Amino acid sequence: MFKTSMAITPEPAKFAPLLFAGDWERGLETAAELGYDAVEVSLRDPQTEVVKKLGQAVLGSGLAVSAVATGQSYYNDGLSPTSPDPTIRARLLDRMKGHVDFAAPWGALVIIGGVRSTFEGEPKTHAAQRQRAVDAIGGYAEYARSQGVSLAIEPINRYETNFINTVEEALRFIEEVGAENLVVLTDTFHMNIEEVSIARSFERAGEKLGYVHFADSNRRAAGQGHIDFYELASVVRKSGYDGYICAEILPLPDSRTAAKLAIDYLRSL
Ligand SMILES: [Mn+2]
Repeated sequence: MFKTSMAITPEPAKFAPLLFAGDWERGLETAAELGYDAVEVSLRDPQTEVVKKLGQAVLGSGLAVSAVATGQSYYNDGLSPTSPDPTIRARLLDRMKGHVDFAAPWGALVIIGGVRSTFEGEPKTHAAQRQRAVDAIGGYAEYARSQGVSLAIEPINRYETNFINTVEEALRFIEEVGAENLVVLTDTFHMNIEEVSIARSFERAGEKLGYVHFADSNRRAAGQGHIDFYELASVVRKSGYDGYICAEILPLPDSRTAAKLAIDYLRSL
């Protein structure tokens, strides 16, 4: 049996594949009722009251936090590690430290996905943007290590970013940053668009595989599209991965039904 998690957020988000957006109390209740082991929480500003309340409520719920997703800092607030503006990079570093502090009690991961943003402007300026991100994420990793937390680099499909689309690119980036506590997050929705073979890419991640998002080809719950999750489950088992499988999925037809479909299917794997 895989450890299971589902992705929720305490604020209505611009980023869509989250359950119970803005209604985290019901999200926690439902996750516990359906028998999930954990929730993944997508947070905007970790210093806000709502995040403190959420942390307290999770502690009382019997659930764990599997990971903290951080993309809202870019999607909602424009904070990015590639920014040429040192003030923006400093604000993001503060947020990342807050995310790490939130994650630490559960040994949860902090996800570096959408927050990477996307390289903008002339292609000749992209190397400098990338270098700023390497330095910034190296800084997050150093703080995270002091708190016993790892950061998960998530490849995202080309329609959302041009900065790390594949597992191979994530591994190269991790090597470039050179921090021990960087791992790869494989998300099957993105992989279905970008990878030659989803299964071979899970194998390629190897011992750097640190976290898994299962969403189907249409970003609904696993089992609602055409990805072969039975093959992937077998590859993940063989790899020795013992972390969470998280349903980061569209709330379709509604959040509760999506959460139920996802856990029933995960249990069948
Ligand atoms: Mn994902």
